[in-house]
Amino acid sequence: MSEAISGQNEPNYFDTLPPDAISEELAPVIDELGLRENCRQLAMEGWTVVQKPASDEFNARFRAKIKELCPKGGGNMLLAKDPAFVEAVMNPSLMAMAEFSVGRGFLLSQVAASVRPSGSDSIGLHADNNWLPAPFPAHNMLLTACWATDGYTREGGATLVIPGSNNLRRHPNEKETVEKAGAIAIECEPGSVAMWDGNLWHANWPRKTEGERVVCHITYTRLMMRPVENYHAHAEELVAEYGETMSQLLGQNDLLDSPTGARYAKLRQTFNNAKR
Ligand SMILES: O=C(O)CCC(=O)C(=O)O
Repeated sequence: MSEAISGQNEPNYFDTLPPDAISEELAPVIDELGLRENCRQLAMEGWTVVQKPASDEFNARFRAKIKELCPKGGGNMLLAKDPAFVEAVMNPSLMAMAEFSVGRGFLLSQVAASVRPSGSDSIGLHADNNWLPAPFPAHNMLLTACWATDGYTREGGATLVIPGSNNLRRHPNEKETVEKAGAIAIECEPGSVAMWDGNLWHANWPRKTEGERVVCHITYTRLMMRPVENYHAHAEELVAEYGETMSQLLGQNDLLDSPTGARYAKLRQTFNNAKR
C-alpha cells in the first residue's frame, strides 16, 4: 500500500487515552467553552447538563420547529428535515462533549424528538447501550444529548437518572428496573442540554404539570458503532451544505463503510481517532 493511500502523513498514535482524559487537541476547546466540570461529571457519574449552549432565540425557534414537525408526540430522521436540527447537532458545546465522550471522529446516530403532554406516564428504566452486550466496555460508545427546550423539573416529567450506575457496565435487571434505587431528577433551565453515556440507567418521571415537555434527543456514537438512523439518501446534499463536520458525522470522512471499499487514504486518521 502506498504512503498516499494509507494516510501515512498523519502522525502514528500508539497510546489510547483513558476514558476520562481530555485530549491535548480538545482541551483548549473544552476550556474555551467552560466544559471541564461537565467532562468530569459525565465520566464519573455518567451524566451532566450543559447550561444553555445556544441563545434563547434559538431555543424558542427550535421548540416551535419541533412542534411543527412532530405534531403527534414525536419524530425522527430530523437532521434532514430542517436546518434548526443541524444547528443543534453541530452546536460547539455538544460537539466538544461528544468528542470527549465518544471519541474523535464520532458519528451522528439519531436525531429524534418527543412531545410529552400533561399526564404522560414514565418510560422504563434502561441504558441506551441497547444493542451492546454487557459487560460494557470502559470507553463510552453512545452519548445521548437531550435538548430540553422547556427545561426539566421532576413534576414536569424530567429525565430520571441513577448517578453512578454507568460504572456497573451492564443493563439493569427486572428488579432494578422496578425499584429505581438512587434515582434523581435532572433539573435544568429551558434551553439546557442534559446528556448521559450509554451505560447510565435512566427513564423519566410522569408529567404532572400542565402543557407539554418538548425535547430533541440527539445521539452521537463512537465511530465503530452502527448508527440508529441512515442518512445515506441525504448525505451528499448535507455534506455539500455543511462541509467536513457533517461528513464526519455521517461517516463519510473515515476508512469505514465505504461503497467503494475501505478508504485507505483515511486509514491512519481513523485508527488514530479510535485512540482519542
Ligand atoms: O425522555 C426522557 O426524559 C428520557 C429519554 C430517553 O430515555 C432517551 O433519550 O434515551
